[in-house]
Amino acid sequence: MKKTVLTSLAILCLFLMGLRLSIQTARAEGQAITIDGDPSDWEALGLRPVATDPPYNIESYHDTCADLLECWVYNDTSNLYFMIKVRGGYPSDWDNTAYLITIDADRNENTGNELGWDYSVFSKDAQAFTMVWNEEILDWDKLEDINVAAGSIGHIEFRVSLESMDLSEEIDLVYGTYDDILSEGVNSVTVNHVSVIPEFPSLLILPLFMIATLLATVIYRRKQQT
Ligand SMILES: [Ca+2]
Ligand SMILES: [Ca+2]
Ligand SMILES: [Ca+2]
Repeated sequence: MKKTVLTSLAILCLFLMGLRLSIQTARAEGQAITIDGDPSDWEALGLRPVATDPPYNIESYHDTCADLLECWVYNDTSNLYFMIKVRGGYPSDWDNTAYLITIDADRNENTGNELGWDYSVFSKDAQAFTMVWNEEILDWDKLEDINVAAGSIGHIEFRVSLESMDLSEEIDLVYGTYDDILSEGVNSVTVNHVSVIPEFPSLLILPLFMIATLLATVIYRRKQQT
């Protein structure tokens, strides 16, 4: 009898531990990335830039905010996040500069446009949207408006829904700045082999833990009966 009570208590403890783990994971996910131009959420997740670019490597007649410094990327179960850091006061120079992130979604240069790019993120005037390459008209189609925000020290964050794009587990990216008045690319950085495997959804942890606990109980009881 004593043994059964102890076993039940042990199972209850394990169940509560699973519940706690599930709640903690869900909380952590909820805090992931806020699109506000503040990089502290990226730093809190222990993330680092996937690429950096030297300062002052643009022509002097371009806006300082076209000088790319850092490229960041991160994804959770539902979104792909990008952040770029540019030089100079921001967003005061926003007018002339556009920001582009192009995506080779299958790492295949034979699909998408002539460079193999299948999707792109375009941002200008504090607005942003995604585009998909249309094989039939050989041009970009707008997909949807997305969240974008710029901070005071040159960070610009974007959030793209994973559902809106058909991405392989590894993608290639090009981060670029564009002078919209002179119609010319200013500064760009290529980042290959970016992994976009979705994180394990926290919602599944609790049901899986309950099933495991039930199975353990059944096996234990059967063992006791024999
Ligand atoms: Ca942020
Ligand atoms: Ca640069
Ligand atoms: Ca491609």
